Amino acid sequence: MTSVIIASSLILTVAVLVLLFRIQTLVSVLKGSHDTVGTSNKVNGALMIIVPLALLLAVVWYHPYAAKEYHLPVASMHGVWTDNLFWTTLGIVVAMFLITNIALFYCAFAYQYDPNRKASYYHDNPKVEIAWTIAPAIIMTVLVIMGYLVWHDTVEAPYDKDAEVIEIMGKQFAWQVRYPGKDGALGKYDFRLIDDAKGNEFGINFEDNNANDDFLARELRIPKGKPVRLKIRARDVLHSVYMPHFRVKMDAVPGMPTEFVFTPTKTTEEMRTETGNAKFNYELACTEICGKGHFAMKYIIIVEEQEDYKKWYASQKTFLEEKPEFKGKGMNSLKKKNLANQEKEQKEKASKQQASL
Ligand SMILES: [Cu+2]
Repeated sequence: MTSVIIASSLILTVAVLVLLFRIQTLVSVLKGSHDTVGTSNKVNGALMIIVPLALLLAVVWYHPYAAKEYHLPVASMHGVWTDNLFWTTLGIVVAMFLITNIALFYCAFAYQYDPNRKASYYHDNPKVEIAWTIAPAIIMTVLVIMGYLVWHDTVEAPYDKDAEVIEIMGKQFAWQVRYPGKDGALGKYDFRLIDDAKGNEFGINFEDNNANDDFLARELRIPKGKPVRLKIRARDVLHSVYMPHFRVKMDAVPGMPTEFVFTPTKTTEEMRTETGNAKFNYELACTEICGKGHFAMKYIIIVEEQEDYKKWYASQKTFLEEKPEFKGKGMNSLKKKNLANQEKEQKEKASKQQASL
């Protein structure tokens, strides 16, 4: 309440001062003693230096606090490259911003109205024009090439020959993860085989032998120092795989599988020491507003040393060990079942027709 009173009294004081100033100006105009430039010229000139300087100091003062809050530590190989690219670009942009704005405000101050000074006529200068066209062009070209190189190494990644393949599927409203098992190859899937009631949420086709040792996991476990190829898909609407510490973000699109290759560089334990937070966990969050249960699409990621990861991997039960009733079931058995159902329906129809005759 007091803050409201203080704020409104401040506003009122400013309004009264503005009104008094207006009245004084009007009176001087009526008297014929009004000076069109007056002291406001000098005041505005000084403000051109004071205001930007104050704002600049405020930014410098605030930045370390803001930085702590918003700059997440990085835990992937390409994350370091993209961060470097980001900071380089930001550095250049900030430098340009400072140079141009200092020049702008300084000129407004230095060349304020002076009755003893006359503006000179200056048409153009081709040399200066060429210089300020070429300089930004060179800077832009360097930035674009740097960006392209990072994009190439990250997205068209050539280093993924021995990558760990893991499938991640978004659905309303959870993430699910499938590992290819010992053979390293994920089994085929088909959306028509999805059967939530019986437990085949991925729609895995068990007629494909590669699916025999596939297993599901409760969390996304990945090894440190090895490329991970995330095969991303969505079952219903758009979701988005966002793993901020690894600088990974890729949409999960229904009907259009996407993928991302990245190499984690710090285990969960190492990150706990680095952040000083014993409860730290890497997190995957959906960044697509995918429905009213969107908030539930958080998933824990565990990064381990390669030996620990291998041990965990070997100890997992395959999907078929958990649900042996799915063995050998796939598209062909589904088609047969559908055909049998059709025949049954036709027979029933025919017998009904006969009965009605
Ligand atoms: Cu989602």
